[in-house]
This record gives sequence, structure tokens and C-alpha cells, in this order.
Amino acid sequence: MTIINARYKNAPLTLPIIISALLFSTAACSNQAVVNTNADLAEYKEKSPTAAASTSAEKPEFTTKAVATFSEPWAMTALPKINDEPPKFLVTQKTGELFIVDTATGAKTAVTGVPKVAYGGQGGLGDVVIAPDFATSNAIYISYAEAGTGSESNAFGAKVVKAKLSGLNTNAPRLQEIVPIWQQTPKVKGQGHYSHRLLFSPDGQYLYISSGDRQQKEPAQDMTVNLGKIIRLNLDGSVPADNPFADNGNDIAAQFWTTGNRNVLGMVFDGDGKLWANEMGPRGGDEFNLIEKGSNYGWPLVSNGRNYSGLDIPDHDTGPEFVAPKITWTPVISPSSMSLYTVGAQRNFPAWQGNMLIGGLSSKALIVVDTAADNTADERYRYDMGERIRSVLAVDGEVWVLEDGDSGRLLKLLPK
Ligand SMILES: [Ca+2]
Repeated sequence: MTIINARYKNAPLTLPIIISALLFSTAACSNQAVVNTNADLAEYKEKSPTAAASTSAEKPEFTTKAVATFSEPWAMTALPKINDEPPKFLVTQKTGELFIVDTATGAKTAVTGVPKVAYGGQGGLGDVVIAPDFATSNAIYISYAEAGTGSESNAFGAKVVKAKLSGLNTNAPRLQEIVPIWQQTPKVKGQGHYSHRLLFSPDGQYLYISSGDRQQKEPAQDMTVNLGKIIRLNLDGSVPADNPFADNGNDIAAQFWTTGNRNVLGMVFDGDGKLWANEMGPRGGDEFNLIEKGSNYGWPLVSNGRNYSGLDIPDHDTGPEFVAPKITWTPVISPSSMSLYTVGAQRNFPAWQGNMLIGGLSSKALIVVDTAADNTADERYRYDMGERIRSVLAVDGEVWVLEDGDSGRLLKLLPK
């Protein structure tokens, strides 16, 4: 059952559809109290007595249009839109390339100056996001797997750097002024579970980084290493004074926003400023979590999945000190990236307003999750995409997905 919450306050154009869908659906169930006690909705109904059921709550369907093809794409983000032109994207390939992609033509322009990445396993070039002040700074942040040297040779760790994207509208864009921001310590053997998803807070003041457990498990509960955590930093990489463990006299723990995270590949702030993250479970037990300051999400001590050996792991509800996921998936969906859908200049999927779109790897699916004001969440729709989905991005009311693999396509979703 969908519950209207405050996030719709700022989306008046979408209210008729959402409300009519709700009225339609609530008429068939016993949840009338949700509608009757919601002040926003009551006010809206009063102002719009004709917002009757003009739209049903049926699952929206779509076709796809291939825009471009990549070799092992990993992440994408949109550059600021210019007028009403189709957006341009930055797209990373795990093998180490960064492209500017014109979504109107599919034309790809390689960006030079990308740092050397340690390509292999799950590692290589990872995420890319544009800085909150990109319009004036042309700064971007990227994450990637870095090989160690000296005593850390044969070991790897995620690294995050800031760089200036120069020559944006030329045929020779390049990264310059590369500045290190953060890295996983220690570097460890193996090339899995880097996570290294990047996200800015809605006010543009903080950078969140998901730091995977590197398939080592125990570090996720270790306050002396920054693996298996969600990290929160100032934009220059320094530690905010109000981080939950900033006063412990431990420079590493000071970086942590949360602990006990296994492999978080999707993070999104919703319209109310709540931070949500998906997390790969082991055998079973993929998670959708509300991320709150200082909380411990339990890995590897609790999980609703099992170890790959088949050995069971206690569920979250056996440990009150651990925060349980709002959704768990068994069988797993293998959640990759996540994007918040909101209608904008385009309104291709108004029924998804305020929902989280999650790309599924092993599930080869696009999954639509609804969150409610009471912090519950539900899988609302699942779409079979026929291929592993590495990334999903909603921009201004339109949606694109990136397939995984060595001929992964960038697809635009076209509403039927
Ligand atoms: Ca957990």
C-alpha cells in the first residue's frame, strides 16, 4: 500500500495522478485512514475536486531504445542540462575509460587523463559524479580500484579523487588538477566488494562513499579500518566535526557514517532528505536499508542470507543493536545502482514519482521500490530486462539503464 508523504508537497503537477491512483486503490482496501488523516492530501482534494480517477494504478510498461554500446560500463551520471536539449552523460568503463555521451546521437567522446586503475575482478574505474558546484568549477569526483606498491604490492583498495573536467565542449576533454580525496585502508588482496559508490548530500555540503568489505567480512565491524562502512566527508576529503565517531580520537572511525555494511552499490537521498542504500547480501539476504547516522547494519554478524558455504548467519532480529533492512530479497536481486525517479520537464513515468529505481545484476531486472513516510519500503514493480543491469539513472523525468558486460548497451526507456 502506497502512502502519500511530505515529499509530494513540492510536486504539485504530479499530485492528481498520484492521488487519483491512491483513491482508486484505497477504495478497494481498508486503509482509508491513511488518506483521511493526511493533511496534505485533504488540502489538495479540497483545492482540486475534479482530480478524480483519470489514471489507474496499473504497472507502467515501456520499450527500450539503444543509445550507445560500451565495454564493461560501470556508472553514469548526467551533466547539467542545457535548455531543453537531451542530456549528456559521463559514463565510466571498468577497464579505465571515461566518456562524454550525447544521449541524442549516441556519440561518445573519450576523456583523457583518467588515473591508472587496477582492472580485474570487480575492480577498475568505478563511479563518477559531478561536484555540487560543477557549473562554476567543472569539478568531478571519480572512484576506482588502485593497486598497492611496496609492502602493499598485490593488494588493492578503492580510491576517490577530485578532478577538473576541462575542454567539456571540445573534442578533447581531459581531467586535470587531480586531487586525492579518500582511500580504503588497508589495501587487501582480492578484487571484490570495493563498493565505492559516490553521493553528495542534498545541500551539497558532504560526500558519501560506500566502502565495501572487500570480501573480508570482519573489517565491517572493525573500528580501525574503513572497509565495510559508509563514509561521510567534507568535499575536500576532511572529516566533518559532526560525524558520529568524530570525537573518539580515532582518525579512521571519524570518517564513518555507518558500520556493518557489506557491499553497497546504490545510495540515494529521497525527496525528504532520507538516505537509502541497497546492499548485496551473501547467499540470500540482499538488503534495502534506511541509512541513519552512527547505525550498525550488522554485517557479518547478522544477515538474512547464508554464507556461500551454506552455513547460516543469524538474522537481524537476533541482535537489537543492529539495524534491520526495510526490504530483504531471497532469492537475491543483486542490486547495482539506484536512482530516485521524479517527474521534471519530461514526465515519462508519473506512476513512479518518488520511487527508487534499482538495477539488478543476477536478477536481470529493473526494480521499482516505494518508500513511505513511516520508513517502510516495498518492492512495487519488477521488470525483466533480459540482461544484467549495471546502472540506472533518472534525469528530469526520463530514465536510462546501462547493461553490464563487454557489450553493455545504454538504453533509454520509452513509455508505452
Ligand atoms: Ca544488514
